[in-house]
Amino acid sequence: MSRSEALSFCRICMGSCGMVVTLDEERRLVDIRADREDPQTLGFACFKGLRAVEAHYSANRVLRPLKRMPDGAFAEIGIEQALDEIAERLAAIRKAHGPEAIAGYKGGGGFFTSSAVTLLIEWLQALGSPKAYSSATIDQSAKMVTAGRIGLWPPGKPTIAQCEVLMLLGTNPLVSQNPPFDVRNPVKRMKEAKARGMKLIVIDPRRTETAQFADLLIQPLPGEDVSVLAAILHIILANGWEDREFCEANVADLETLRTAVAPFTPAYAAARADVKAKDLVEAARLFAASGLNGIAGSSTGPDMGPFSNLAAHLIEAINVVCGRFLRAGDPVPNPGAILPRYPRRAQAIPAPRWWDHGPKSRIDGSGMLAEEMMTGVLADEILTPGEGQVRALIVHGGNPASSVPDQRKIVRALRSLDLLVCIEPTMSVTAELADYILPPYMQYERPDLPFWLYEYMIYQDEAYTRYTPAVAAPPEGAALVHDHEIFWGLAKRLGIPLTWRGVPLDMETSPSVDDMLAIAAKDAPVSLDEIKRHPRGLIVDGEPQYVEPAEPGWTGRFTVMPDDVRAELDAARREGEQNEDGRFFYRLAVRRLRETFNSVGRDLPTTRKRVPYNRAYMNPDDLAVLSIGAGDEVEISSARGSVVAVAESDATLRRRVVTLAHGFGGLPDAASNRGYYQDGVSTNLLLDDERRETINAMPQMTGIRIALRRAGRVKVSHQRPSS
Ligand SMILES: Nc1nc2c(c(=O)[nH]1)N[C@H]1C(S)=C(S)[C@@H](COP(=O)(O)OP(=O)(O)OC[C@H]3O[C@@H](n4cnc5c(=O)[nH]c(N)nc54)[C@H](O)[C@@H]3O)O[C@H]1N2
Ligand SMILES: Nc1nc2c(c(=O)[nH]1)N[C@H]1C(S)=C(S)[C@@H](COP(=O)(O)OP(=O)(O)OC[C@H]3O[C@@H](n4cnc5c(=O)[nH]c(N)nc54)[C@H](O)[C@@H]3O)O[C@H]1N2
Ligand code: SF4
Ligand SMILES: [Mo]
Repeated sequence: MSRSEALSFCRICMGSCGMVVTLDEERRLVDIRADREDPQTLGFACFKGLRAVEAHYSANRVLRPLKRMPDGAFAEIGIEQALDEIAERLAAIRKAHGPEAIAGYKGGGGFFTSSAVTLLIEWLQALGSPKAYSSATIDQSAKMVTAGRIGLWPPGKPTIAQCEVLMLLGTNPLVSQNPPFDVRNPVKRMKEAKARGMKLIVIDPRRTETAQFADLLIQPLPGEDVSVLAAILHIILANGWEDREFCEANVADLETLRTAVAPFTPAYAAARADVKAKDLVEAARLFAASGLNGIAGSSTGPDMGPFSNLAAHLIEAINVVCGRFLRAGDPVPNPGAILPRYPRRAQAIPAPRWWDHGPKSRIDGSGMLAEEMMTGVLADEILTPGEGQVRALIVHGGNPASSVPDQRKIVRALRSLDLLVCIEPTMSVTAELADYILPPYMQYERPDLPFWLYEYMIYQDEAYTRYTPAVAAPPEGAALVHDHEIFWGLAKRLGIPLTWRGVPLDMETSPSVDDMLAIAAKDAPVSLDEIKRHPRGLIVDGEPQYVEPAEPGWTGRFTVMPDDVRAELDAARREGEQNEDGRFFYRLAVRRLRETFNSVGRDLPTTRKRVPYNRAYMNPDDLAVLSIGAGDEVEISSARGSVVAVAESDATLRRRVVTLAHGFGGLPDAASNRGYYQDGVSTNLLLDDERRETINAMPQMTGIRIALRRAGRVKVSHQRPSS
């Protein structure tokens, strides 16, 4: 049999690992391996990315459009017929209830399809609905809130390769390939950074793979970042370790910050977070007073805890008071490969507070971030009757029935819709509830660019991009559709003109994927055709860019402690002073697994062998105190609900913490749910969407108070172990 090889890259996560795929004579995917010669990702590929062949031929893959019939079963339907019917139903809903009754939710699959990444938003805008939601607001949107409240510095920060010191909170980039670390082969880049002497501070309840490289590891109780961070600021300011010159020129309210963090002494934070006060002092010293330049950054740990916006704000406040930004005259290491370049003046842009303008949620008054509304409110928007009630939802590459906190509530909401359409390649728990499932081309079957939407936030040195053509043919008998063709097809039928990245699309002939990518790259320093000429990618040099000095007379300043942030800080302090509910002694923490990507991949045979269900990881001493053995079933209860999972001993976790990865579990109370040992269980049964942050309505997803007991036996103990 004649086989061929092709170069491409993985589009499951931000790593964009260079791959070599092997194809048979029918262009069927038969093998995949990391591209050792890839100049960016340097031969790295993970377990998830290497499952591509299984994923493309998975029994769980939907290969032809499906429609729910009156008896509840799915039947195949042609794509044109499906789009006709969906457009007709949308038109009727719009006529009867207005455009706001139509909403969309985008998840990871939508984010990683470069030719349609923002098209759901533009499609909804064309319809007249502001109701675009995405996984971003059940993720790290605290960073957007922070930029909106503290202000922006257009030149950006030093990249990882420039950092002499790096403080990471609640992130494990060596497994998650997530910013603020370099996402291109992070293990190798971490080794390089350590070899050149970079100091690493890790603040995480778990001794993670990343923490193995730490010079200082602090393991707080999850949910206590605010105290830890306020104490670090307290120590920096009390010792005069801030960059005074930078603060004088660029910070409006340093004294307000100083007063606000004064009560957060090292001893106070140490008691709340259960860490050593001297370690907090050492972290502050190493970061701020050792003469090293570098940044503090976080990911889901602080961004999903209680007062997550405040925690993210305090992290950025540490960067601001220490002046950890590029300065006038510095070269801009990565001016961007796809997005337009812009002037980089060394001046603070005052807090734009975007959410104050534009449409607001009728439920809680929350506004918009990056042209989206807040997913924490989505279930209520669907369930609450009245003007503006959401009745139709288009899900673009997301799995909200799995990913949104309070699973029972979001599933109830999704079931109550008049119309649920999923652009989705697998029979996910959300797809199970759909009226129509429209299966898109999967990654190696479509042309693409690496994820460029957050290009400005990627901490890598080079303005790098690449193009991949469609290398593999879809499985035999498949009738697939490109994501953008669905939005275009619906817009055409509804008679609304559609734009993409601000460019009006031809509404007579459907654009190709390449047409969409060319528009996405329209402001790049090089054309898509030029990018295509470099199969392993290219560094888009363009004109070298340098940070320009501030405009003469510029008065814009950072606001490190505005009133609303101050109010949150006071509330966080008061909350800690309230008595802890003794019933809920343990805390559930977020954590990602190597083998799965949120809910993606867990149905694949090889993955199931390794991770058949999500285990509850606990410190061995906690297991001993509770008389739970590894392999026993443990009941985990929160104020919201209760789940049972298999306990596993994990000495990398500090005591009083349990991790149970999200993305597992069938639909609650559904006949299709095969139970824990087949599907695992959803962490989101333990979370609620009632405690929401202001501005981004972010639910609390880590540091959840829980009780534990061995399941199926006499109640063991809710008591505190002696520590
Ligand atoms: N309890 C708890 N809940 C969480 C989290 C947590 O830590 N704990 N994490 C949160 C975070 S950070 C996130 S980002 C969200 C994730 O939220 P979602 O994005 O809603 O969930 P995923 O499970 O990633 O779903 C991605 C979907 O995209 C589909 N897909 C895969 N490939 C393609 C493709 O090529 N095209 C299209 N159109 N679709 C594709 C997959 O089959 C899958 O159904 O979950 C959040 N929920
Ligand atoms: N293999 C794999 N990679 C992924 C994903 C996946 O599911 N699997 N998901 C992708 C997505 S959608 C995202 S958003 C990123 C997320 O990327 P990361 O945020 O890096 O995700 P995690 O690896 O879960 O790291 C979170 C860390 O926070 C710690 N933590 C938990 N609670 C707290 C807390 O309250 N405070 C502090 N300081 N730390 C805490 C946990 O112990 C854990 O080490 O990863 C992406 N990459
Ligand atoms: S899923 Fe794995 S192989 Fe794919 S881009 Fe991410 S790290 Fe690379
Ligand atoms: Mo995420």
